[in-house]
Order: sequence, then C-alpha cells, then structure tokens
Amino acid sequence: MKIGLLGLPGSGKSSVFRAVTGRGQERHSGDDIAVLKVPDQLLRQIADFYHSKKVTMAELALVDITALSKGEDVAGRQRHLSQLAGDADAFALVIQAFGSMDYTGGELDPRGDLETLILELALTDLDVIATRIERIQSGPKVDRGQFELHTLQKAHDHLAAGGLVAGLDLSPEEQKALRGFRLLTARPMLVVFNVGEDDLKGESIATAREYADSLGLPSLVFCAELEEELAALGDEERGAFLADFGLEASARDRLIRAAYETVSAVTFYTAAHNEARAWTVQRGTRAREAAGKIHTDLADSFVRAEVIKASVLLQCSSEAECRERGAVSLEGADYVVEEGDIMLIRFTH
Ligand SMILES: Nc1nc2c(ncn2[C@@H]2O[C@H](COP(=O)(O)OP(=O)(O)O)[C@@H](O)[C@H]2O)c(=O)[nH]1
Ligand SMILES: [Mg+2]
Repeated sequence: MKIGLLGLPGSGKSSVFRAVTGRGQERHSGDDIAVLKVPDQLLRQIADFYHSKKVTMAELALVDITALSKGEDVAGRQRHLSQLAGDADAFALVIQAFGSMDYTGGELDPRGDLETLILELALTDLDVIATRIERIQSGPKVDRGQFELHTLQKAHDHLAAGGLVAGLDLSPEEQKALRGFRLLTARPMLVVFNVGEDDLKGESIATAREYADSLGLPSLVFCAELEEELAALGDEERGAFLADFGLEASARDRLIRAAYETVSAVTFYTAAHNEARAWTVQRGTRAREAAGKIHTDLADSFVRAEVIKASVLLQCSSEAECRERGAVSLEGADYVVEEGDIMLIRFTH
C-alpha cells in the first residue's frame, strides 16, 4: 500500500515525512519514498506459535510528493499532479496550521488551504473526465460507450458540485467503468493538520476539521516539528515524552493506523515454521485475489484456502489441536478475507 503526501508548499510535507520515517534533514530534492514496517502484535504471537524462523511485517510506503506550485499554468500543474500522484493508493493531505503566515506571506488559513487542495484534485479529475467525454461523443455510438458516458457524466456532476468521486454511490459496474482513469478524488484521503507546538489539541483548526468531516475525510492533528524531535529519540525516552505532551502514540503509529482505516485495510497472515508474514488487502478482497498477493501464480492455480482465525489458533496448543476442534475451514476463491485470518493456499501444480 502506498500513501502519497500532498500539500501546498511549506505545509510541512517533508517535516511529516521525516517525523514518520525518523529520517534526518539530509535529503535530495524531488520525491522521496520510505517503506514503513507496520507494527503488529498479532504477527509476533503467530510467529511465536509456529516458532517461525523469519517474521515479515506488512509494509506501507510513504511518498513525499514535491510541492504543488501555484506558479505553474493550470494544465501544467494538473499534468504534474497526475504524474506525481501516480500509483499512490491513498493520499494524506498536509495542511499548514502552524505559525502565522503561509508560504505566500498571507494569513494562515487551514480551511482555505484544504479547499484549495481539494479543488486542485477535483479540477484535475474534471479535466480527465471532460477529455474522455469529448472523445466518446465524437466517436461512433456503441452501447458500452454510452454506459461509460453516463458514468463519467455522473462523476463530472458530482465533482462540479463540490463532491469527491470517492463519496459517490456507484454500482460495481460504474466503479469498473471509472477505474482505468485512476481519478485522484476516487482514492481514499486523510487530512494531516500540521499544528504548532502550542496547539497540540488542534483548537485552531476546528472549522477546517468540520470541512474535512463534511467531506467524510478522517483527520489527524500533528505537530511535525515536535514529532521530528520525538522520532529521533529512543523508544523508551519517546514514550515518556509522548506522555508529557499528552499524545497517545507517535506520529508514525498514528499515521499508519489512520491510513489503514482510510483505505479499509484488512490484515491476513501466512504462517509456518520458515516464515510468519502479515499481508494487507482492502476490505472485501476475495481469497483468490489475496492468494495472488502472496504470489501471482497462486491466483491462477488457486484451489482452496485453509483458514484459521488467529484468535482461535492462539487458544490452541498446536495447529493439530485446531484441526481436531474443527477450527480450520476450507474456503473457495470467493471467500471474503477477514481481519486476522491465517491462510494456507492450496493450489494445483
Ligand atoms: N513551527 C513549526 N514549523 C514547522 C512545522 N512543520 C514544518 N515547519 C517548518 O515549515 C517549513 C516548511 O516545512 P517543509 O516540511 O519543508 O514543507 P513542505 O514544503 O510541505 O515539504 C520548514 O521551515 C519547517 O521547519 C511545525 O509543526 N511547526
Ligand atoms: Mg518538501
């Protein structure tokens, strides 16, 4: 899973990136990507159970996308945004709420900045949609084209009215018709309000937060500068500081958790003596597709999945006992993977 950091210049994207990754100031220009290991207590327990020699945590990639600059012409900016956004599965929108001036020297306006950012994303999508609608309308009339046209029109109207494609109620067929366009506002988003050290509760961003809520976007309050300092400390020291500041968890843990919730991630496991491993899929993913994550060949040669609930496994003294108790179920390709499933894929050779 890949999360892209987006924000206006100076909003603190790079600071958030450093706070979350624990990386120092030294950096090269342009994009930067970090792979975060997702802390997982259950994975540890499963690995202990199987005496696994190797433990592989799920990973979350974080991309620090270079600033959107207001200087470019609209078309250039949108092309730039589409390219940069690339294959990010979700976005974290970083909003400046620290200090007293924004990067243009203007007054601080977190709500306005969030609106600007969302407008940029919506305009980029509208442009993609308009181009496609034009192309369909100027081509030969075919049924499939008409369905796509209708769906595009629906997305267009929703965006034009200030909505996000992600907030649109679409049938599976309509979703499929739009998927290929990789629309920016169709992807899950969360908002990171980067507040000053004197406003860790985020009192200054109340109205901006209401706006995020109204769009159905989850939001986090961070002080990137403070979090950067905390990230440089050892685990024990950090724990004490977090408590001092009344923070429940580090920036890294909070961002990972929020990202998981935002994309509706489900964690399943594969476990044996050689390796215990956590995998992340989106809610609603079926067994065949999950198998394909483990190895692309496994999707094609999939026969059945043996599924044990981790919570049940950990109450048994051995996997054999689990089987005797009937706690291992055999599932077909269409089984919807659940949080905490331990899966063994049976396949044809
Ligand atoms: N006081 C304060 N300054 C911050 C905070 N976060 C970022 N900054 C400063 O704001 C400036 C821009 O931050 P940066 O992360 O480079 O923004 P980017 O352009 O979005 O990557 C830098 O000088 C940071 O030190 C914060 O939480 N508090
Ligand atoms: Mg930066």
